[in-house]
Amino acid sequence: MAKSKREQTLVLIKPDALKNSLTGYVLSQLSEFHTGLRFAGTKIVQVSRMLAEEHYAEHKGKSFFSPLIEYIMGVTHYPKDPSKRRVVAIVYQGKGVVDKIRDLAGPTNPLTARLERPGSIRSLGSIMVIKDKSGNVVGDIMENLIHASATNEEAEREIKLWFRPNDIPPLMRAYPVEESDQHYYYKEHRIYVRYTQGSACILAPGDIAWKSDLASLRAICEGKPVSCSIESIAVKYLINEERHAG
Ligand code: FUP
Repeated sequence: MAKSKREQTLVLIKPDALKNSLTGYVLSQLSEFHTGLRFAGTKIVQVSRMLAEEHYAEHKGKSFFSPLIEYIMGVTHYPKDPSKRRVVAIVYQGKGVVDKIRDLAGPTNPLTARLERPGSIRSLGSIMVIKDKSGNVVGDIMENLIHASATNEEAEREIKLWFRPNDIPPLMRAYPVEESDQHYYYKEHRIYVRYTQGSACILAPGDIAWKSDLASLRAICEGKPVSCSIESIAVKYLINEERHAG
């Protein structure tokens, strides 16, 4: 991970917060006036399955993974109205930002938050049980209103997953960027340097990309191993795109 002088974190205002009209409340809790922290980037995202699965990759295989994906995609709260399925994604910046925002968010579990940290944002969340096909309870899904990166390393991974460099003003970027010197296309888990039918162009010559993404793309094209998935690089360029290159 690149070392950065600017500390940043990713906050997601999740679909349950939007549905319960808590967006303004969350933003005011996190405002510069209250926290000394600043917005570096923000966007409204209709979360694709690819983005959801990359964001929560560490939870793949767990009982709550599938409902968690449906929750962050907005399917749980807006089953019949896809146009309302949104998340507000924000990059916050400032000294100690990761810990400060985790503290304002409160414990992951809303019940724990109510007991131990009344007044924290997640104390307003709820818990739903997950049942299998036979109706047996197999786990809990925590609808906890916001996501906040857990560590600086996670913040870097998550910010680079949700945001392109140009979503953030140049003087506020925390991680190195580089200009792409060629085209890169994505289609069905593969990267191409020339257009192939049905592929989506993710970078063109002159586009500004995260330096680490370009290093990974070059390695992929040379057949070398990379430490991240192809989707984690491509997905940020496909956010809010109508093309289906998955
Ligand atoms: P956090 O870092 O606080 O978001 O917590 P985790 O990474 O442990 O969990 C990621 C998301 O999965 C949280 F929003 C809560 C949710 N979760 C469940 O819904 N059920 C569980 O049993 C565990 C986590």
